[in-house]
Amino acid sequence: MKHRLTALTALVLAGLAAGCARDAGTDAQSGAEPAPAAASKVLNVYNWSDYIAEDTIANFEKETGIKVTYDVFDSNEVLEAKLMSGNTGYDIVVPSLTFLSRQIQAGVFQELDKSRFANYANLDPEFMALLAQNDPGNGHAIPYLWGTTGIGYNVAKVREALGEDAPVDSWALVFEPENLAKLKGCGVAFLDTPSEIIPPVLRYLGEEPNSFDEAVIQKAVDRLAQLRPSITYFHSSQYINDLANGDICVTIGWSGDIIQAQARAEEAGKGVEISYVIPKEGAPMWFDMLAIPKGARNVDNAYLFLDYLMRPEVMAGVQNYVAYASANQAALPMVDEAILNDPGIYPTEEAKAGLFTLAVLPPEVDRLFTRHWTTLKTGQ
Ligand code: SPD
Repeated sequence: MKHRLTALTALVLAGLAAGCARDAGTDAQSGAEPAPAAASKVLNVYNWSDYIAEDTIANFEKETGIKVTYDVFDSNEVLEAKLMSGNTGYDIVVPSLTFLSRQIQAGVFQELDKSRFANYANLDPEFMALLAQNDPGNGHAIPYLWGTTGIGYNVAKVREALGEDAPVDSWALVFEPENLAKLKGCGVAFLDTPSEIIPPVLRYLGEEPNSFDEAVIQKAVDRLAQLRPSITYFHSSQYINDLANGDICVTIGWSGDIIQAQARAEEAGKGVEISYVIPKEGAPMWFDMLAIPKGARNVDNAYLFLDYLMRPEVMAGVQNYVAYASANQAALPMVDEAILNDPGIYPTEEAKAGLFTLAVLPPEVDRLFTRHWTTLKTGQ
């Protein structure tokens, strides 16, 4: 089944985000002029957890005098429930592109006035053109970071449980019930979101990952029911520390989060070695987008913050801290080599060939996913 992001996948697969942009010039640079005084000196931001540098907010506050209230979530479903139920109280939110697309249709975002941005030209125009397939004219959002959904694992513990031939380059590691049963003893985590787990299960089973066909979806559900006894917990952020501390040995998670776990394990110096892999069968890729909800009270400040995030040095600082890729081509020369050369962050040509984007789920499929997920987690 085709959906509208196919061309975007093709673009990223062609190496735009990594190689080409890495060589890009720095013509469109920072508009680092001091921010004009804002009427009300507050800003309410709702972003993913573990998704900003330590000093990003503090530097913005210092420069502008705007006090930022910064709250975090770890699931598109949680953010969407808030957006759909009316005024969120937030001035900036960060849905993933496929969720943003249906939220735009539901009319929850303000149209952006791009003439208010000094740094918009730092964004890769080809990337923007393709994101526009889900946000016409890039009218409602600017890209923040992008990544993949794959497997994070503790190298020694997985080897201990499954031997030298453990299939660490394959979804078989976590989607074959007999493998997962052997990993159960050292701790197994899955992301707590059906929209990120059902598609890769389908891909592993040789089905169309974005199928809306109930019978096809049921195949993934049946496989997940077989795996369920071996899954320690479902959560979409706890796995970072648990993996770093050795409390779990394998997780399905997001690229940069697992690379953060790797860094935390290295810093702890206890000999825990963490790896992230994009399985050879292919994996989801996604894009998180910054948008201003209708009803936002501090719109001027939201514009200042979005423009600040588009500065190359600010975005490079975020990338270097959270280990995700961005669409800011002017930032690339300031991104650490270790990030640019990490195939978990900027996938190899071979890995790119297997990446797929997630479909915008129609409401009935969304409800079906939620129903199956509740049953899977609670047994009811
Ligand atoms: N800790 C930050 C993780 C951000 C993940 N975004 C998820 C996108 C899912 N499609």
